Amino acid sequence: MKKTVIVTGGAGFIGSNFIYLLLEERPEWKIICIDALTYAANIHTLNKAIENPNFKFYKEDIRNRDGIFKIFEIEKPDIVVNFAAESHVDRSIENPGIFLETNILGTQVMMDACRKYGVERFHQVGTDEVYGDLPLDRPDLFFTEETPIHTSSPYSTSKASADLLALAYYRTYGLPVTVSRCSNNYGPYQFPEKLIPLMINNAIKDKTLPVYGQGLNVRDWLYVKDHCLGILAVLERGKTGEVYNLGGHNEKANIEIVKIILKELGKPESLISYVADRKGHDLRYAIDPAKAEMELGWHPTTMFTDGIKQTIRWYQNNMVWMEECTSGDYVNYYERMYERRINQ
Ligand code: NAD
Ligand code: TDX
Repeated sequence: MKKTVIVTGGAGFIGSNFIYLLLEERPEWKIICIDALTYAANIHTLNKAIENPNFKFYKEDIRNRDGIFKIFEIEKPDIVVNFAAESHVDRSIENPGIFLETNILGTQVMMDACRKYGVERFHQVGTDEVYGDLPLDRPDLFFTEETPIHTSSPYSTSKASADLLALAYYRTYGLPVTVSRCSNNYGPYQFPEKLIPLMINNAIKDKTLPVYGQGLNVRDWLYVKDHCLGILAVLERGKTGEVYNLGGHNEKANIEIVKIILKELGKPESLISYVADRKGHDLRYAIDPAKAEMELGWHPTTMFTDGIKQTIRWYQNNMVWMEECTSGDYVNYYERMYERRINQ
């Protein structure tokens, strides 16, 4: 059936991958992207989407109530998927305010618009970071949907607040809400402030690879397309008022990831530089995706060994895209964030 879907944050990493998935898998749907085009966006990411007559782009901030309500009035969406967020933990440690504004108050504006104009679904894209971290010496422990919220960073706290607000809008106002919580994503179009694209970019340019602490922190990596397929499964088969964990059963220590990238690019391990640790650094994330697997029939399909190779090739073939991201303010960001770590 034909649907109109608003995707916020669609000029960023996961939102853009989700738009491309919908244009391919649901070609009869109309896709409306709303994005404020912050530093994390690259409008060229959407070059191919813009050629599609079923795609429309609005440059708008989800905190701007009047602007968002106007878009709802024009487009009359059936479904809203909220990816828009400040998403980088290190930046949240530096400047928490914008995280609270966009991630919490922006989500409120989107849900108020959904209430006013009526939608069949509001989906909040959440993160496993809301569960805090797990100890490194207890590989038997995983995050389930019942794990208590226990956040560490201003980023994860803002995301947990948004999840709780979304569930409150379900309970209080009957807004048809679903929430998914995903582990670390990797793949094309990820801004090179995050571990994998940052390390690929630096290795290609023979720059040092800054590993926080001893590189022993563990993340559970999921190929971005699998995350997007999981969200589509929640939209089509999930129950309102429910939370679904999406993850890959693919845990790796950061140092393993860095060594895989160096090996794949044929670069020496001498490029690795151990730098000052992240404040409050979460030790281990690990998702139990049993609920999504059983209730939605969702399973990750891309093996890490294939996904990481495809991802490295993608960045090698898209260095113009990378240059667009890393010119301008990125240079200041990098110096501010990494000089301080190295000089500590
Ligand atoms: P990203 O930083 O790459 O993209 C975020 C996008 O949101 C950007 O295009 C940006 O311009 C836009 N945006 C930011 N503030 C906005 C505002 N006020 N109004 C409108 N647009 C705004 O982030 P991502 O990695 O694609 O993450 C997308 C979502 O998925 C986020 O909600 C994040 O918390 C969640 N998530 C990410 C991961 C991951 O590994 N990257 C894992 C789990 C969950
Ligand atoms: O330069 C680096 N060196 C380093 O050792 C960077 C950028 C990161 N790291 C470490 C910190 C983490 O242990 O790598 C790990 C991954 O770091 P990030 O890519 O910043 O991701 P993380 O903090 O795990 O959060 C990510 O996953 C959950 C996303 O950024 C979030 O948006 C998502 O919610």
